[in-house]
Amino acid sequence: MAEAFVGTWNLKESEKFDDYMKELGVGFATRAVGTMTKPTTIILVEGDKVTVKTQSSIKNTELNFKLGEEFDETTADDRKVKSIVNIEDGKMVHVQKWDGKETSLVREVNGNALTLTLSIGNVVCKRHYVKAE
Ligand code: DKA
Repeated sequence: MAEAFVGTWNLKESEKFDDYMKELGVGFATRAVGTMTKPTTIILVEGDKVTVKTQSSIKNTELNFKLGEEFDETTADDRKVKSIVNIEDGKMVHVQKWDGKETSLVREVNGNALTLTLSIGNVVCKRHYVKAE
């Protein structure tokens, strides 16, 4: 259930985020800031409606969507993508498609820890978030 993802989550550790951003086509300057930034993600759920707010020094973004329904998204690195989010095996699976490319953002909660796995092609990045008190 999506309720498991509700909360305020702070980034603690990140692996291969620069590789992931390179594969997305993010430029050097944005990547340099991106690797330094520790975002806070706030997730709210009301029935099948989900809000994901991400606050960072690069950009604040807010997504409002219904599970299983495609929506338009402008990403923090300014890609215009078609997105869809589903709950699969207890994971929040977000798929973005643009220009014939595809990436997935998979969130998994375990107690007070949220792992975000970002994949594109052969590149896999793990971002470890911890729930705020
Ligand atoms: C996160 O929420 C990362 C989400 C993916 C961001 C894509 C590229 C950002 C470039 C600054 O932890």
